[in-house]
Amino acid sequence: MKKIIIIFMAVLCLSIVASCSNQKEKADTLPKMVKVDLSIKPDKGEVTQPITFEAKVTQGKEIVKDAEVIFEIWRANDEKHEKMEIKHAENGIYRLEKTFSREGTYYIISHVTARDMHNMPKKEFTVGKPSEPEDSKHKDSMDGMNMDEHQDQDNHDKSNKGN
Ligand SMILES: [Cu+2]
Repeated sequence: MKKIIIIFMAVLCLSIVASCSNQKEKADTLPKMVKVDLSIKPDKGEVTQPITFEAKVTQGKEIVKDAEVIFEIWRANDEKHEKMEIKHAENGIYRLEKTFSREGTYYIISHVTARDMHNMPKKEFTVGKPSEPEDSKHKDSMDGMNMDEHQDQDNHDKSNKGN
């Protein structure tokens, strides 16, 4: 009887080990996060001098050329947020060059949708003399998806389907 129990325990242990390694395999084959590297040059600009915004989109080691990229730009504490769809330039880079006529502190969010994932880093930049910043509870750059921070999800879903 004892032998049977020992054999039974051994089989049980083996099957637990087997199922654990199965799970690990599954995790390895999950798609990698879409990464967005947002850069602003220069991030301390001057009035009427162009500022270049670049979002580099990658997934693992791959560059992503077919992402849907929307830049949202606004002056701190301004109600109006400008949104622009940005076309792929080269090497997974989505680029916008823009000049500003008003001094102040500004923000940009690059909304990136690719491979069924959404990533929307936010950054601050200034044009001339900084203005009063928005007091923000969150950090400069948020990775991943957070619905609370992102009330426009439905909007950009609707406006961008089918083009
Ligand atoms: Cu977004």
